[in-house]
Amino acid sequence: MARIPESDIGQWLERVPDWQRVGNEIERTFRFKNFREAIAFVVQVALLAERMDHHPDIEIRYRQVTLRLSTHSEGGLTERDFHLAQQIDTLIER
Ligand code: H2B
Repeated sequence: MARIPESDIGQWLERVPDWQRVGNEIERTFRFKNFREAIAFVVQVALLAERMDHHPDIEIRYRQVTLRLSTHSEGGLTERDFHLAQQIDTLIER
């Protein structure tokens, strides 16, 4: 899957307004009531990543989780990153 052209990135970002573009990645920080809930979320993300065969970088800081998405094989953002971001959003916005 090819990298998204720079001129199209803005349109993709509009679909995931809670995600921020940082260089070759998009990232979002999630805050939870406690560590246990943060880890439960990470497990859900991990299962989703396995199903989609696309894997975020995951930073866990006590009850705060930051996910960073990028397609390593392409060295930048592809549709796979935005599709995964959309699916991750559905885990918490119900
Ligand atoms: N995840 C991410 N974020 N980038 C990749 O390039 C990538 C991946 N490659 N998950 C996948 C797995 C690849 O190794 C398998 C074979 O599809």
